[in-house]
Amino acid sequence: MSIDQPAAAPARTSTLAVVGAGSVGASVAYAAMLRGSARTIALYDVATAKVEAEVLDLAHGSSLAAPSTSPARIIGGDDVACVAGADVVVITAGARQKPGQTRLELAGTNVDILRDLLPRLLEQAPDAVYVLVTNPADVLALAAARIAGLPDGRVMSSGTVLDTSRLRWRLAERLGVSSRSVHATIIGEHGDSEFALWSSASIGEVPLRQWTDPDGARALTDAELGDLEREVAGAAYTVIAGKGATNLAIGVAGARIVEAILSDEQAVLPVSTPLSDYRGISGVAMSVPSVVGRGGVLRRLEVPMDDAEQARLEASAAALRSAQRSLGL
Ligand code: 6V0
Repeated sequence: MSIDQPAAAPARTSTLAVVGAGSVGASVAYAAMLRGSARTIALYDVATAKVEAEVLDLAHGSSLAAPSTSPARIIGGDDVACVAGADVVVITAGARQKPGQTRLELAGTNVDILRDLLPRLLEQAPDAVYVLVTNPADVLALAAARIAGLPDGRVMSSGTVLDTSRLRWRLAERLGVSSRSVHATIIGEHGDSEFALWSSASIGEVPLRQWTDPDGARALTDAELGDLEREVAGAAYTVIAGKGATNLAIGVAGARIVEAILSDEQAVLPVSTPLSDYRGISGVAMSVPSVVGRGGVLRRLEVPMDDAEQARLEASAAALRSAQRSLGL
């Protein structure tokens, strides 16, 4: 599965709009420009000087980016009309996590921003797939799906695509293999109750729990797997404590999702969408392995889970439900 690169560069007849030109929005646009993810990249923000400067800064490098494809056209500003006709809209606008603050604590402010913003974006880009990155991403994906009233799958959040990349990197470092050969996925809430699907994880063809170190001993005990999982769930706090925000990795994760959509790749990615009787869970948006293509999320995969994983999926849904209730969603 999944967050591996597509075999070929996506078709370049496509427009990506990034809403919010803060550190995350600028990083999504930058990663998309370097990777050749979209033919046109539009950046929109209410902060005029900031967005104009980011558009210029990106445009200044565009002729040097993605040598294998023609340079992306970079446009944008403080007029929402700059997103007109976009095929994908990535929303990063909103307040960010402060040191020690949980993603769920951000919720109220960012839901209010979305209520104002989304109808105006939909007027300009009625046919786009909408990808929420602003936190708390799952709660906002559910709110956005309800506000937008678009067909199922057209609104998602980046979910645990970033967290999954963090997990693969750590396992690759620990086991001495390429991160592309690590098949392991984080699902559930993009936040404190997320968890790894260890029962189906593998390194190459070898089930993770059977992977041995060169001395023949099992490489990772259940206790070590638990430590790794906690490290991944807390990774954002670690980065925020050091540099005040996380932006670079989410920039690449955002561009990766955009490519899956624009190239109709049918890639399996752990993005978050509102669930309807997924393993008995309804009424929350959270990440499960999902097939992503031009229409957004085309279907959610029924992955095998052991009893412990099913219980953690339900606990993650309960955490999100309680956040939703406190916001009147
Ligand atoms: P930032 O640098 O403060 O940028 C936010 C931008 O949004 C600012 O430039 C604002 O001017 C702009 N903005 C606010 N309101 C509006 C509006 N109504 N219309 C247009 N623009 C607006 O924050 P940063 O970029 O660091 O973070 C953005 C969001 O991404 C936060 O909610 C983070 O918590 C979230 N992240 C989500 C991640 C994920 O994996 N889903 C990862 C990292 C950060």
